[in-house]
Amino acid sequence: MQKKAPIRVAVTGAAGQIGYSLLFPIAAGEVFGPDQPVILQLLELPMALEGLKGVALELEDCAFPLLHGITCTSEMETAFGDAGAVFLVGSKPRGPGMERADLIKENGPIFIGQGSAIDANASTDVRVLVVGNPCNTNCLIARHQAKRTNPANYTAMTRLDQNRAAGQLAIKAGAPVSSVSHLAIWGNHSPTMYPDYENASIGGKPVTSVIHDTEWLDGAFLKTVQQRGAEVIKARGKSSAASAAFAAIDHMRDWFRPTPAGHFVSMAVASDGSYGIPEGLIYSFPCRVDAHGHYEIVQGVELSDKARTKAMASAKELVEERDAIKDLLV
Ligand code: NAX
Repeated sequence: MQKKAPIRVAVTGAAGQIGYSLLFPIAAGEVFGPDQPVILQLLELPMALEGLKGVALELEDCAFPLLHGITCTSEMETAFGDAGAVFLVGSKPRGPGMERADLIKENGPIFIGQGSAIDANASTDVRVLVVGNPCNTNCLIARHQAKRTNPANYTAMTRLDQNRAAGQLAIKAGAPVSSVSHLAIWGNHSPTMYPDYENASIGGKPVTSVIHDTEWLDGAFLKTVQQRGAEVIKARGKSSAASAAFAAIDHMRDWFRPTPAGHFVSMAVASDGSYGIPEGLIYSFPCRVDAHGHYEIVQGVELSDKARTKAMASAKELVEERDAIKDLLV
């Protein structure tokens, strides 16, 4: 059988916490498959290049058979050159006393620069996943630069929220997490996002017929999922890293293979107006990927009045974020 040509995979912020948990599984074949060689193209700020070199040394020491090369650089053109997949992880962290709106404004210019460098240098069918926060709006900004590349291929990550929600439902039901399905995250990767348990199943049965404690579902469950990031920071003294990296792996892997029939995954993608969500917002919907790697927003999911209210509240927050950076979208 003919060997596959390597895929070039760019990762920004590669010397950071998430980078450290993300690069090794990519090199081991856990994202693009056990027969797909990869070349890692790692972007960092100049001051973090020495640390990145240490990570590259460790990658070499793993002797991954699928890893056909590593480039460490602070030049965007080099990092994104011919890339077939891009993980945009690096961004400025939220500083003390900084409001979400300030963070959005601080990070906006980074994603204009990276978006235009991707558009100029990456493969035309590159698939981009934005992890760096505020990831939905950063994705909106990067996507706005897409002229040569396909704007539909710019997505943001809400898979960590989906995984967190699935984990909580499984624990409450005393069931394996693999038995939880059809669990979509709606909205922004922020505390306004909504994990729609009403359409989800455990072992093929509706969640509400397995977990009868509706007070818990509408109370502690939602709160835990929405506030999980803060809970991890409080306990660990650092933000979620390995769980975020594995969610990024899940997102990209599930975009490179067809979704099993009847299932869906949560991806934040440009709204086409489905479910009344304003067009163009990068909004998390239930999505399905076909055999050619194209995703579609799943239609016909019945949202209760309660769910719809929450889904619209998250859209409103995204409209406000978009308004805050509208001068970057000209
Ligand atoms: P770290 O601070 O550990 O690492 C970030 C790295 O990015 C640093 O090494 C820094 O030098 C680099 N960097 C900063 N600006 C850069 C630029 N312009 N070009 C290239 N590299 C740059 O953060 P980490 O814990 O890895 O988190 C990274 C991002 O993920 C943050 O924005 C964080 O908020 C976000 N997260 C997103 C999640 C999601 O579900 N979407 C969850 C986890 C995480 O909070």
